[in-house]
Amino acid sequence: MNSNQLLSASEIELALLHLKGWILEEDGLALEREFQFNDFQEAFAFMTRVAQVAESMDHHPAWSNVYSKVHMRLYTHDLGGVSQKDMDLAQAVQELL
Ligand code: H2B
Repeated sequence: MNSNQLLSASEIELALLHLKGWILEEDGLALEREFQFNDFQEAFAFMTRVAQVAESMDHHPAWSNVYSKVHMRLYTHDLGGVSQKDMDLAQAVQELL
């Protein structure tokens, strides 16, 4: 799969079968997932690990944190939707959990 182009809806649905908890937003333009931790420390430690992976992949999440919850959205702003890079980052995030 070419990482410089958007994935089709069916390619996204197929890839999400292997990515627990991630959903495609209604407009089809981003993946999202909420992560629940025990407290702020755990949530922020997770964010720190994700930040390092994201930087090494040169692909970064849109996210927010409220106490023990982290909400993450993945999309490729350079292309205006979901690409293989988002799937790769979602997979890498999954491996950090
Ligand atoms: N992250 C995300 N999520 N989407 C992008 O299109 C993107 C990125 N582009 N991180 C990268 C950085 C780009 O701006 C740099 C110049 O490589």
